[in-house]
Amino acid sequence: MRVLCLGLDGAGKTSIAQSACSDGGASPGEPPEPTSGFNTSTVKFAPNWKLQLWDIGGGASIRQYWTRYITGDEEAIVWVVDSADEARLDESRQGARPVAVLLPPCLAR
Ligand SMILES: Nc1nc2c(ncn2[C@@H]2O[C@H](COP(=O)(O)OP(=O)(O)OP(=O)(O)O)[C@@H](O)[C@H]2O)c(=O)[nH]1
Ligand SMILES: [Mg+2]
Repeated sequence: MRVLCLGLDGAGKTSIAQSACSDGGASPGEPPEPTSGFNTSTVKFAPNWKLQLWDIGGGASIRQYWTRYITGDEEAIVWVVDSADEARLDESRQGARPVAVLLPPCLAR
């Protein structure tokens, strides 16, 4: 099961992935480096149930590539927002538009 994790740089995608990850990651307490491409990690919830989490970098120069990761075989797209960073809420909303237009109409509201 493939799940994409998208959002602005510094929103907390890698922090979430490292918290949920069951196959390694950075040492506890070590802040993650900005993601320049993408990272994948496997999250196991049950013996026969796992998801592959795609943590995709959100820097301004690489946002143009976000839509390339949407291939139609993902089960979910998680849009990560740092709700404490009110100054960037509109930037986050604008950033989500090119992603939202690729979703089925019932999801892209
Ligand atoms: N947004 C957010 N950041 C947190 C939180 N708690 C800690 N942080 C810190 O905020 C920073 C978030 O950075 P990342 O997880 O690398 O963010 P990212 O979305 O992966 O950023 P890019 O890789 O640049 O796209 C880290 O230094 C975290 O340690 C939280 O609750 N929300
Ligand atoms: Mg990251």
